[in-house]
Amino acid sequence: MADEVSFTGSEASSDGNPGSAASPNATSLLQQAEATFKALDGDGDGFVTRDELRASYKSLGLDLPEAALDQLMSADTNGDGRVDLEEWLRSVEPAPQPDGQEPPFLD
Ligand SMILES: [Ca+2]
Ligand SMILES: [Ca+2]
Repeated sequence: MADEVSFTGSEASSDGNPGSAASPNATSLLQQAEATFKALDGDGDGFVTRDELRASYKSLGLDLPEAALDQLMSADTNGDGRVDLEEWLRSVEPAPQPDGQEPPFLD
């Protein structure tokens, strides 16, 4: 006889809060970004340099223009010339919406 226990209900019960801003895609987006970072970090030292970016994209058949490299390297917020994982994740994270930008109510 099967003696399985059937669980009723889910471990993550919805709190039914319509104001919750948590997106179910946020985690997977970050995981994706982390995987991308590791793919770009050719020598695996935990930093992505401009040369690594260029080489990685080149290996994909993409010849990134300098402007695109500039944009990617703009994630380097502490200015050490290389992007660490923290900087990378921050750069791909959707910017939080500033307050005071609420749409006007239309009566
Ligand atoms: Ca590296
Ligand atoms: Ca940096």
